Amino acid sequence: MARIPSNQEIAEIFYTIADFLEMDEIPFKPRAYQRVAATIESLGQSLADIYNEGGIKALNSVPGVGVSIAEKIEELLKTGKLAYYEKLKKKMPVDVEALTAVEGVGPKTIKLLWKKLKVRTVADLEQAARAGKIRTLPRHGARAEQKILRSIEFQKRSRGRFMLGAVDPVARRLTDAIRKVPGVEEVVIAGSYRRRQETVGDIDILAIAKNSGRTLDVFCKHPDVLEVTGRGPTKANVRLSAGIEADLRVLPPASFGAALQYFTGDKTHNIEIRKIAIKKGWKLSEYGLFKGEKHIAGKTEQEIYQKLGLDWIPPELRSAAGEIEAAAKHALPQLIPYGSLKGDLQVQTNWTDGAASIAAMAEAAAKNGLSYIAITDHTRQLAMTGGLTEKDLEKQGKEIEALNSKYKILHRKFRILKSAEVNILKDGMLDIADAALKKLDLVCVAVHSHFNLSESEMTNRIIRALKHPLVNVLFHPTGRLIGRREPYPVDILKILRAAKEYGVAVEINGSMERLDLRDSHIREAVKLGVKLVVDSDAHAPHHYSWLELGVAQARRGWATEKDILNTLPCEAFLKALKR
Ligand code: DGT
Ligand code: CA
Ligand code: CA
Ligand code: ZN
Repeated sequence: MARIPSNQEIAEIFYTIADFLEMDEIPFKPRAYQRVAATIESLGQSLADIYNEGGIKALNSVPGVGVSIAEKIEELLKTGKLAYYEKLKKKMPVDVEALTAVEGVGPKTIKLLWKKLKVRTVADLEQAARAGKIRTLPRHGARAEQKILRSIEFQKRSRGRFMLGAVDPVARRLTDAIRKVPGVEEVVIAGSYRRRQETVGDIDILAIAKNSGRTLDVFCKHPDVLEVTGRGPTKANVRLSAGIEADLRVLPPASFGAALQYFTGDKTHNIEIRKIAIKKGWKLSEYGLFKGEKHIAGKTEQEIYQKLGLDWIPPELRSAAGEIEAAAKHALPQLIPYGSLKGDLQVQTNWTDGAASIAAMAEAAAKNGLSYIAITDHTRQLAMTGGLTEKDLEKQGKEIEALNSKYKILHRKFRILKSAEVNILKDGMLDIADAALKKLDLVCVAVHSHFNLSESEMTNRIIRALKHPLVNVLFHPTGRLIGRREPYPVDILKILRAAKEYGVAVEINGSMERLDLRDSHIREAVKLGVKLVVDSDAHAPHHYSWLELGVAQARRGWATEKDILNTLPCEAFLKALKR
């Protein structure tokens, strides 16, 4: 029998189907497949379980899954294959998934590359680019060719690491399954995952369990596991169908804290901590803190740090970047707590490139515990998203006002703010007239073009936009896409100083592939007293979960609740935003 495909694998197939359909320029359908793939990726439960429990009807009740998709999922779960997908692949036998991951290569380019240059893989693409063949294609120049080569180089360097937000759902499925095993008392993921690093190399799971054999069985037989690569009496290593590896260690309660401390890292932090133990004449290992042969701590992390004269250090800070000195002086910052955001300030809707209506995004926000959102659709210069003009913004404003009055009548304390993600043009001017900007509740600006300016040109361009008296927030200040696109050259310190001077808030974008500002920049911003906001950059209702990635990033940057303006209720937030 064929192996039952995991959520991740099914999602990948649907993403690829969307790409195939896009190549054939079929309208609407690609978007529907992408949406359903994104939903499947973020599901807490495996499709196999959903199907086993409630059959095709249960599949059909997953949001966005219609009858025809439900049938396709059923076929995949039953046979491990999908005839429809096989047919598409046969028509165009190229590695769509890998090729679309190259920045600047979309489905239409793939079709062109295949038809004209017989490109099937990224290796073929690299060869064609090096041979100068890309520039011979219609709509492609030497610039596009360089961009492709740079992206392939960049991918090679970041290979083997996975975005935290992409790992989160599968990590949760695994730990949920382990937690359900009788006799399991504790399950924690350590390593870079616990430190909430922006990318994760592998998933390190630790557990306390009465029956380690049974616990390891559940882990090794989990639907997300592709292959068991190692297994001992208390430990197993597996490769997941998402591509990433995971290991599970079953530990005795007496040394769980020591193991958690050790495997959380990072390495540099651990080395410094171990030095402190050695200075006291003790020894610290993954088994505990020892005075000679005597085990003096190890059950919890807290007692280890405490015995060493340190306050407990939140995992997000563990990187030997001053956190140990601060813990010794009882001077660690009170980091912004998870779940403390009251509003989201970057939300796209189907007015441009978002998947859902304003009302649907508001409903989902309220369900996620938020009490306000700013609608920030793109503006005119971003033509591919159908960017809004002044007229469109006015029309959108009316819809927002109508929804707000409806909430008021229903006594629902929810408010939609009128805003926009206004493009900063090449010269630092904005692509929307002041008269229209004045009617918004807040004005957010971002760079989406001319990434190839010099550092000083780019910096001055952005600062010019920050000087604009109506601007309130700078979005994704460096423009990087994790594993896909380097930040544009920009002097971030100068930008932060200008933001401080002009009273503009700077975004910590929580979207899993942005996380922009990055941790070290946030720390600088906090030191400078720059106003910060955390938002999700949601393009669909389920993207609100990225807010917590943004909070994690803020914590990694030593930010406290008062550093982040959207921890305030709406009225107070708007007041704090004022210049
Ligand atoms: P990753 O998986 O590359 O994203 O990064 P980590 O930090 O999860 O690293 P990983 O999985 O290799 O190991 C987990 C933790 O175990 C690491 O953060 C610190 C600890 N560790 C691993 N190897 C060593 C070592 O040689 N010395 C010390 N002191 N700690 C280590
Ligand atoms: Ca790891
Ligand atoms: Ca590991
Ligand atoms: Zn943007």
